[in-house]
Amino acid sequence: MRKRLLILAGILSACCWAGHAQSKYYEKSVEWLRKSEACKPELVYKEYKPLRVVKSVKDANAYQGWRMEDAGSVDFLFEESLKKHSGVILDFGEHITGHLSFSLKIVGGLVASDAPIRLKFTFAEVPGELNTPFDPYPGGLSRAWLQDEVVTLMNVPIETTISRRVSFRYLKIDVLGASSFDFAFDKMSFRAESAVENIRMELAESTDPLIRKINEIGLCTLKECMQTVYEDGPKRDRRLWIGDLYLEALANAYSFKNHELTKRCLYLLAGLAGDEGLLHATVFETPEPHPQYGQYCLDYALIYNVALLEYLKETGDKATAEDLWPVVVRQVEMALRQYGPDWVYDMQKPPLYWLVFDWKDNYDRHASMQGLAIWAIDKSYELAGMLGKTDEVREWPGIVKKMKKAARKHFYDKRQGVVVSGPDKQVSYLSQVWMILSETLSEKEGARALKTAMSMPDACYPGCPYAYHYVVEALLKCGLNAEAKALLVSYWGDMVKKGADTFWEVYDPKDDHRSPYGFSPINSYCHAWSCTPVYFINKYPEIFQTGE
Ligand code: RAM
Repeated sequence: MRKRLLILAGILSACCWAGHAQSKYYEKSVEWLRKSEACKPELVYKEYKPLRVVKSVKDANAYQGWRMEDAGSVDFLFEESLKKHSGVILDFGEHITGHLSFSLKIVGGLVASDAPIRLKFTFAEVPGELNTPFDPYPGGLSRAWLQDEVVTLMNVPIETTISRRVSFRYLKIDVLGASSFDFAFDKMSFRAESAVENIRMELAESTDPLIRKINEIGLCTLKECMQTVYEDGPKRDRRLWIGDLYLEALANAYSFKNHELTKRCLYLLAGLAGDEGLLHATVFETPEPHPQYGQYCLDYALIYNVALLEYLKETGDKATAEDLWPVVVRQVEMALRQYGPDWVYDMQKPPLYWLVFDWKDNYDRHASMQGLAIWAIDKSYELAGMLGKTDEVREWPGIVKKMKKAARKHFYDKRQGVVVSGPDKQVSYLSQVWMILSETLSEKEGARALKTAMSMPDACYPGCPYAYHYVVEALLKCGLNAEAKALLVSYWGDMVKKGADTFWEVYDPKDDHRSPYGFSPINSYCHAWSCTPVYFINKYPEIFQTGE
């Protein structure tokens, strides 16, 4: 009943705002937004209490130079004056997302408060976040993403909830203002929320313990990001991005199997496409669904097609795939506009789309984009096949062929056996990866290219787990199974060894403080696109769950 009421409320609100943000290009965009609303999940809630007090210890060997050390039970916070314990750090034991509630009571002789009190709550996903001063703030994104909340309470006793949804494991509490009376916590609890409940996944007995741990942490990462959409990160940016959706949906298909959430996101993105039908790379749910206007990433737009194909394969839901088919066709048309007669992607042609691919400075995206477009058009054609629509797009296979030929001519250095990109003929992992995934290189050529690139000390290596996902995918595609497993173990396993509770948005084994935003505390440490070991480990048990 409650679910039905919620759906009804959603549909009503969808009707109220219909006419604002929906795509003018697609006739059915309002209906798509309604369908998206109808799939909105009801969140599941779970109560948490702080488990222990911890203290920050500076340690050059720890991730970002800080680790937490057990400092005993939390009981004293419910008995002794908080004024004596300003700066205390509580450990909730795992990464959680939701709302903190607490009540305060007076302790000691006085019976009533005579002044307001002011407390600061700093929520942190990783220890380093609590030990790096936030101000003066040097970062590139809004300072407000950092999770320090100052609360002024006029009276004690009081019971309150911090209205901001936060995402964290550690909580530091500072007393910023107090008068002569003493107060302590009476109760404290955290109401965590997610679209899914934690599950235990059975892995083969022969699975390496580190791979088990990677799977567990990947699962927790995904669970935390599965809210009323697939969020990219529950701390930051808390919104739906196409690239993140694709990888989350892959991992979800091998774990929670909440396909309604995938469907919701596919419809939401479609309904909020731009005026020419190109998908916005990212959209928001509140105060009403709307896109980040003008934020187009051509690689992400094409990835949407592949996400829809995978959704159809997983669910057999042809009705949704047929409904959204015009979006698929349009993404391909929009991408093809960026090609000249030589069938090489034109990096100089306006509107100069942002191509995401990775968070990595100086990485040349040209070869990668050529490869990704081939891959996506090929997969879109596979989707056409499944929907009986190949006649509508009969020119696509020919185009793919020409693009592959051009790719080999333009980017493949046969002598060295690697793909090169840009004016300086840069060799990057990702240039090889996308020519492998698109089958522009044969399996043999691909294996050689990737092995060569990965052994070159100066090759441009990836900067974040999103890019590493595709490296693992490419290694598997060219039969380098042992290398794929070794990479998963070394890259994600390294994060585990450095204490990750959830996988990070950005991770460079050579630099713990790397941040695309100029300040590592603003990075997201529970990031959707980092959860894909769940997909690999469970899709390929013969590779990832064996003892060798
Ligand atoms: C950042 C996030 C997000 C990603 C975009 C491109 O905001 O890392 O996950 O998809 O960039």
